[in-house]
Amino acid sequence: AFVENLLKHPTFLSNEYTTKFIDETPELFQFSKRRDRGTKVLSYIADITVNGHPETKNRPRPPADLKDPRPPALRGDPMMGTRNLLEQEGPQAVADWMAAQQQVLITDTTMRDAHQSLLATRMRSIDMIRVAPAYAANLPGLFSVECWGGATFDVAYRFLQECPWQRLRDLRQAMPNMLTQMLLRGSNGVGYTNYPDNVVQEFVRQAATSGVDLFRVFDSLNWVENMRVSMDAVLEQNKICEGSICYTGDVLDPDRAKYDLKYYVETAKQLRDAGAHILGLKDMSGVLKPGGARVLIRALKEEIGLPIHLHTHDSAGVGVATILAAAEAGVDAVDCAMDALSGNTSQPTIGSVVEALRHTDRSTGLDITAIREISDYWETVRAQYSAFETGLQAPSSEVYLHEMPGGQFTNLKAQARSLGLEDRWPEIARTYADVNQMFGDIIKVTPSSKVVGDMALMMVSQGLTRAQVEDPGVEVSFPDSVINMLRGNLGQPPGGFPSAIVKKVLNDQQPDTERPGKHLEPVDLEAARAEVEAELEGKTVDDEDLNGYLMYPKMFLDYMGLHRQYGPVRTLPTRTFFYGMEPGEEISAEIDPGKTLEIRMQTVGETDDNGEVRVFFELNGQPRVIRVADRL
Ligand code: BTN
Ligand code: 3PY
Ligand code: ZN
Repeated sequence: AFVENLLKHPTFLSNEYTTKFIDETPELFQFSKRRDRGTKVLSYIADITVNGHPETKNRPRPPADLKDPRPPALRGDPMMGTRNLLEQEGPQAVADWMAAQQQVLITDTTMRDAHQSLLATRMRSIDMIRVAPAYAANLPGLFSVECWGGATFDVAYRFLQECPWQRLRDLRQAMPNMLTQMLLRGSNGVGYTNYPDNVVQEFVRQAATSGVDLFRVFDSLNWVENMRVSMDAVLEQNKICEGSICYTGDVLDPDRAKYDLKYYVETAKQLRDAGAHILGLKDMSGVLKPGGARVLIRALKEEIGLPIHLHTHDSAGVGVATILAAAEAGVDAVDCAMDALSGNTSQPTIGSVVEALRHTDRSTGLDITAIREISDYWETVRAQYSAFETGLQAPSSEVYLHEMPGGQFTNLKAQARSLGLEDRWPEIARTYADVNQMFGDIIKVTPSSKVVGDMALMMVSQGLTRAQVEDPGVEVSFPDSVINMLRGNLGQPPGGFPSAIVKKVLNDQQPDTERPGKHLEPVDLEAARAEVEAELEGKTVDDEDLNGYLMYPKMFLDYMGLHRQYGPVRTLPTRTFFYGMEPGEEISAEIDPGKTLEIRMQTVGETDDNGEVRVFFELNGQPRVIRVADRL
């Protein structure tokens, strides 16, 4: 597929390159490899400048006078942090230390969940790596930095033309004293369906090797049976295993008895017995209310004996209240986002939580000035991503109706918009709730939440009600994701899926109710590596690349094709990556440590008779001309 991409691409259709290409080598691929990285990056900038970036088309543009984000000054060398404890004494020592602390510990989610929930996961590595040293030097008292996993893995490859592994390595290096934390979807890895056990094991091994210290592991149906392979793999790496329960419903509501206190305590015991060092309570939708938190945290503290790490979203505006209630009930650590990327579908506001707890017996001890400086940096970063803002203006109690995860809400809204259904949002929200009941009241979190969302959008766009869908006499063509889930390929919810809907969706075929990984053949890893190397015409494929391929084969190959064509575009400033350059503008891009491209754009020519534009640059003082097709 990538060869096709290359062939179609305007750069390769331009005379300049074609001539050289025909003269020097019959193989497009070898040729593209030989172009120097400076030329590759210039061809990217020229293309975006002339044709725009497809992702920002027709979307709000950042202000023209926006300043480059400037990270705060470092206050000396990084002090000892939780990572040093992990390195010196191992994961159990971190859990023991955690349980012994008086203060509420804080995880910063800005580099993962916050932008996943507010900016469609589009934040680029460069904006994170630049501020990482300030975290290490100025906020060494944070418990951890969630900066990897969830949707960031595929979005990096798919939309940002970046290698997610490189992001991880760079962040790890820049924050040597801090625990790096990732979100792992159990047997779904960082994908949307179950993978063979050895693929999950290999992924965890690589993530640990490339820099993840703490793995928050969950299952999208809370099926502990389906989490063991990934949890065992984390334990084997001697990293911190946070076994997590996803929270749904309302633990205080007698009418929602499926997910009652007993359910959570029993599930937590299973996670403890499976070897978790920490118990995660993952309120991905932000429906955990203060009263529920008080009761639930107290019970878990009493009955489980593990430190508890609470994750919530501020979707309804109740997040800080829930955290304070959890703090009173003895929670050990909580997740917050830096002020500028907090609130609404993101995490509660870190500065507000720090201030709210100050002068109490659970005061966090974090430096509020350091927080404000880092948040000021994030504010200028966020402004660069205005194309990905959702327009959500306020928190909303509607989340108690639909229970959508923070990361899904804005995504589904965008999908609704693209289907022309945006003004029917309240109906979509109600239908989402109906679909949840139709599937038996399930946990909704990636990937099960996507299944519910697919079904709800299908019903609203086709005008189908729940009663019609359930009626054996009405023919319904179900989305593939629904068929996949009801076949059992994501595992089993408590009590199973309702048999009538399973029967209808599967056309009377039998579902598989065993653990999906039990029946998935192990992948021959070396054969897979040979296969990718052949696809990439002889390029050596290392373990990180192999893991990218195993998670997302086609997407990985597409990424590699574009990477060969455009080079290290991850080093471009975000504004340049999304909008190209203006005549007269100068930027620099550090493509290797100490090797910097100084790029000045001079002019953009007129479109010629062949539909091409010549773009004039200076690269490290030398004139360069790039031709691109005008596709507008
Ligand atoms: C650069 O961006 O400066 C060049 C590095 C290229 C990274 C490539 S992308 C695929 C492969 N996976 C990695 O982790 N690194 C290489
Ligand atoms: C993810 O899986 O990406 C999530 O954020 C789930 O909450
Ligand atoms: Zn979340």
